[in-house]
Amino acid sequence: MPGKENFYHLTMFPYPSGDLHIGHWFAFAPADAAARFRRMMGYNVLHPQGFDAFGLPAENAAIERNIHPREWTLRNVENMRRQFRMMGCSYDWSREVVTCMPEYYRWNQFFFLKFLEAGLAYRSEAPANWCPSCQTTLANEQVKDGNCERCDAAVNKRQMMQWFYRITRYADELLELGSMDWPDNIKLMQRNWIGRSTGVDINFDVSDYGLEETAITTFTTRIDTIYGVTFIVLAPEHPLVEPLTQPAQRADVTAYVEQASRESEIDRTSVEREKTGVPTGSYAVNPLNGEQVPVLIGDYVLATYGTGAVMGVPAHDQRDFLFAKKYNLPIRVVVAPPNWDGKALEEAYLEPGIQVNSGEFNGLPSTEAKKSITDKIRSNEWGKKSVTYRLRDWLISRQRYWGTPIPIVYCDHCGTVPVPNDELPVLLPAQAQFKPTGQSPLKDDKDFVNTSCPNCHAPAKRETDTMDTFMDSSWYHLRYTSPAESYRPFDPDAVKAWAPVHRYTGGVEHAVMHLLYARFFNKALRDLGFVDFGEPYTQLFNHGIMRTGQRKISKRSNPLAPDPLVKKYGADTVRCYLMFLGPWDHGGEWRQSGINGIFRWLNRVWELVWRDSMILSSVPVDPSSERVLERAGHVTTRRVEGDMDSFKFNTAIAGLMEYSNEMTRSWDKGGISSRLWENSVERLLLMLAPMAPHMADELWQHIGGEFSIHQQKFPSWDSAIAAAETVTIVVQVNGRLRDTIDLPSDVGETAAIEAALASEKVQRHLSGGSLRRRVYVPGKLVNLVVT
Ligand code: ANZ
Ligand code: ZN
Repeated sequence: MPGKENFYHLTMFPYPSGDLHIGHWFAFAPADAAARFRRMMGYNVLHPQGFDAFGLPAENAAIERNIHPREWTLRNVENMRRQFRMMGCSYDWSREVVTCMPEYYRWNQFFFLKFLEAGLAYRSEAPANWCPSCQTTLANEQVKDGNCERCDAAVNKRQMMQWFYRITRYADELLELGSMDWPDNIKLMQRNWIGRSTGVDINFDVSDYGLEETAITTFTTRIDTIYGVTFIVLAPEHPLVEPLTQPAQRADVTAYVEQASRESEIDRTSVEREKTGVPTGSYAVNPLNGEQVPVLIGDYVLATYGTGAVMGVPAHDQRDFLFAKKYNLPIRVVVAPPNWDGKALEEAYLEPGIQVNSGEFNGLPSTEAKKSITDKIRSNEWGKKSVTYRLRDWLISRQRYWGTPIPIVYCDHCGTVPVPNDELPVLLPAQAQFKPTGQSPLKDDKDFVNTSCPNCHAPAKRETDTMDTFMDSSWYHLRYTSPAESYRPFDPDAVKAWAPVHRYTGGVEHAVMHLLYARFFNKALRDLGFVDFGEPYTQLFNHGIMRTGQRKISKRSNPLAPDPLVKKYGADTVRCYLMFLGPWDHGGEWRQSGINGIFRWLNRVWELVWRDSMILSSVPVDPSSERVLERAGHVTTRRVEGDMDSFKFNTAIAGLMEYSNEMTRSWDKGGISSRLWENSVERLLLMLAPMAPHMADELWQHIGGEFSIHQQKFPSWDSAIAAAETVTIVVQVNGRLRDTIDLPSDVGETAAIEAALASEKVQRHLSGGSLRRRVYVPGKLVNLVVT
């Protein structure tokens, strides 16, 4: 609407699992109330909803029930849409986005091709978790203690060609979270996930062995400990393991490598686990002191982090310490703990200290030695400064049916050929075999696989992997701004008008993956010229989790289905109850007694609104009674307005409860005009409207309001009327007037005496004496007795 400021309140769209459970309601009802409130505050609000419709659960359900994933998904979408309507959510359904529809996923393919062009997408061989019994790859989350979650068979790694997005190109920019209005814990989790470490890559010479590689490069964040290196550990997958293994060690090494390939990364790096390894029989030379140290392999070193090789410093790294103890390797202290007497250490010393056993660097504080040693390494070209990230490129290939086909054709003559833009979408075939077979289900669909090369028209084969569904949620917020666009992903003017999203609400479970991917995607789109901003979500707010007892609510563990509750109490009661549970970001526990309380309150409101205000005109108006009620109205409005904007729905509702109580009191006491009563009723309904939209609108009709209450402005408040009434209090010291102070008329004894004692004039007369007695005559006088 022209003349109004736009406000985009996005809430994380649900997976169409079948039913909206009460946990969904806890996420969506308060978000809807916040959006409705914004609308009443005069903003033009975009608050859309859709479905994150691709993914594994649909496939599993399909296999279990022998129903097509599409059918299962769309049926659920329909049901959940009905439930959203029942909840009273103010979504504009004409903007709905369902990610499994070709109108949506063709743009996933479009962006994939743009990324490919820009070098942001690439194909490479990478290890995937492989279950030999289920004949399928597994996500990391599906590997439990090294075994397949489904059949318990030992999972191993299989090298496979996979597609990646180059998210690591944005690692540093993704760390720029400082000024964002996001919860600190989410920022921290993103930082840890990206895991930026600065250190040194340093080379240990192995040129004696006559290999192509003349050195092992290790990455360390503690170059100050270089003189304490007593061994080198290679990851079992390191390319130098094979050439450096001596004949006598070959059998041990082969067996160890084989065993390590069956372990998950999480297990290998677990702190509780015993550190194991085997020697290769080779030695490497430390460039700083010329010492030869043994080269071992150990599975606590990961091939994919740093350089895949570690310089072992048992005195100052606990993993190395345990490793050295186990294999009887020397432990040499090079950074002295305070007051160190030269004795052997009980455990690794990790803190800074003074360099010892470190040649020319002895006596330097270790923090300084770090710099000097790095300089020496650089000038001798033994190594270089280096930055390492935990973040890996985003593996987007899935050997699954229910996802977006990757728009690539493999041709014997032309190699990897992108599907031309005008041939998009590459449709997901409707009738495919989707049971797990060990490879992408689409491989079995001959009509899909066999195609012709877009380039030379020779027979060629399609890529049969589908995309990770996190791709879908990486840009859906842009699609909502112009969901009907059929020749481009979105209308840039619509995006300009609405995005970036002003406020994003949802569960904390998306703290890392989804939010990081969406941020990356947005930055890539910016660099490709699609949007002109770098961050997709300006403000982020995480709601807590709703529990029954101690359990998190989910479909399986919670029988508290919302539909029957709505039948019994009405949607408004359920909405208000969820908002009243506690602070939204804390979550809360479901209590039956609580919902009954809210139900009774809403019924009281109903009854108040239905009272016949004409009855009031039989009693004369008393200005002071009127002032009390009027003031309560303005105070409550001020409070509710502030609370709604900061997601404190619980205290907003508490404020409305107090207000309705005040109305009841004023009615009973009398002395108010029917006009003031009617104004108060109107004010109450307007404030209630975002939270209880059905009832508020119906009562709005009842009092003759203009259609509809949801098109009205939120009531205003006047700070002069809302201000507390004050009384002037006389302060005496030993019965003599010393000061007068203005305090709220309902001030209590403690506060009044405190205020009296704070007065400078009073203090002058107290000094020296000791306070014997304090007298307070409510609303009139404080007398302080000193001797
Ligand atoms: C020698 C050293 C001495 C280390 C010392 C630490 C303390 P962050 O901070 O997490 O980046 N490391 C390097 N590459 C590794 C790999 N592929 N697998 C397992 N560990 C690896 O950790 C950096 C430290 O982790 C590096 O610094 C290295 O051990 C180890 F007193 O080098 B350090
Ligand atoms: Zn070709």
